[in-house]
Amino acid sequence: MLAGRQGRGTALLLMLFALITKRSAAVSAAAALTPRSVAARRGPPPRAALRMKVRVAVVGLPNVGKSSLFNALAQKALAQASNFPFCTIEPNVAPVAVPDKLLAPLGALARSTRTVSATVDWVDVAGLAKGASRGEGLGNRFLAAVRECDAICHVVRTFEDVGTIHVDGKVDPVADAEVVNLELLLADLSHVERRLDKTTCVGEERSALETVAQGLQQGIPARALNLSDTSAFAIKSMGLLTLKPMLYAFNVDEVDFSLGRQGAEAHAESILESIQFCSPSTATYTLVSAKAQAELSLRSTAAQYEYLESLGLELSAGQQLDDFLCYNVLPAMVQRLLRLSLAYTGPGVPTERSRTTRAHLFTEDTLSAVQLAGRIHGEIQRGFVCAEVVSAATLLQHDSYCASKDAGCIRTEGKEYMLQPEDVIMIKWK
Ligand SMILES: Nc1nc2c(ncn2[C@@H]2O[C@H](COP(=O)(O)OP(=O)(O)OP(=O)(O)O)[C@@H](O)[C@H]2O)c(=O)[nH]1
Ligand SMILES: [Mg+2]
Repeated sequence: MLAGRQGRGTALLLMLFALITKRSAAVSAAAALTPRSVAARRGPPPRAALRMKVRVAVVGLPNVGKSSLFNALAQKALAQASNFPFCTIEPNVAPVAVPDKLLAPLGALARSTRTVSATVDWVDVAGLAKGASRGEGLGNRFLAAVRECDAICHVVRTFEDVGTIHVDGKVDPVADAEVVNLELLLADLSHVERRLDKTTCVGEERSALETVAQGLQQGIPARALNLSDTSAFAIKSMGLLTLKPMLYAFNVDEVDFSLGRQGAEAHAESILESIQFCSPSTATYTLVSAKAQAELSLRSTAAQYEYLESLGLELSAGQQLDDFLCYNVLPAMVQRLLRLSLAYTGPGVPTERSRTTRAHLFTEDTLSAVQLAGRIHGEIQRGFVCAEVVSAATLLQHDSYCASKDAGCIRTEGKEYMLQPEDVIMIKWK
């Protein structure tokens, strides 16, 4: 049952104690709701239109390699990464391109002078310390930045390196991940309880938040509660941290990343197995070696291949360097996690006027042709007449947009047409 208003502070402390002393009978409800049964009950995450800017927060204990990973993703030394906890205070933000194999050929077909990739903003925040919800470390004030993100990338240190300070004095990935998950959970609990105290919280929002509060008090993250689409929508503006899809990035030693990969993956899976409400079959995870990849990302492609060869590592047939390093792997994982699709504008514009072929990010069945027009320009939206649509694969079978039109491959759609993945669209307006 939900604790009463006065009992909530005590309930929170009891919760903290129960979860920090770990397992504690896996918090009564967990017995009935094992990770696998939660996963089985959990349907697909509610589908909702994303803001124009999609954001992913890089979260983890202090000094575990978040800023190094952020720099690796940005392929620039943007954030300070140094060997002391709480090196990052203000969030760092960088756009990272969504991997896209169609943009370059489409740009070439259109003879555009430039191509513009779709990007996702990655946000590197301060380390989350044990007790942050009670004001330890930097407290959890910076979590407001995480609330505005669409997904969380949870960095867990598994690299040893005695020279790199660990806030708790020893590398223990399961304990570390539990600390971070607990702090996120407690931050949500106090956020939800503050909202429930307001008389303006009524109807669907109140009942959804009561369910969430009940779950959180039992140590269950909101994403494991199998909320209906309606409930999730009613509490969307709360930006609940434990409702956001999470992917784990295990920061492993350089040697484990390249040569000892199988062992490192098995280790990562055993860690996931031990984290509450998590399992290798349901959690999204990957291995990174943040420091090495941040350094590598600043070097030329030739130097990157040379480096991998020097480690005796050969990429399997068809595997690109980019598919191996985190700056492509992680964005691709986020794309799958958030079910993001790409559509393109540019190729339909007559060649003599074509300047840009651009990729646009959207969640399937949430973006209509007229909404895309609005993203490009208000005038184009207001003057919308119709849209010419063709799939990228079909278009690329021809030499040009005109040839594809002559072959009858291009159809005309109206304002309400819902964009499909890999559509190439040409909006006509007056
Ligand atoms: N050996 C090793 N060291 C790493 C790795 N990743 C990061 N480091 C080192 O760990 C230290 C902390 O790295 P940061 O990227 O600043 O860590 P952070 O999580 O952003 O730290 P805060 O901002 O203080 O929370 C630096 O000295 C890094 O060089 C790694 O994969 N292997
Ligand atoms: Mg940092």
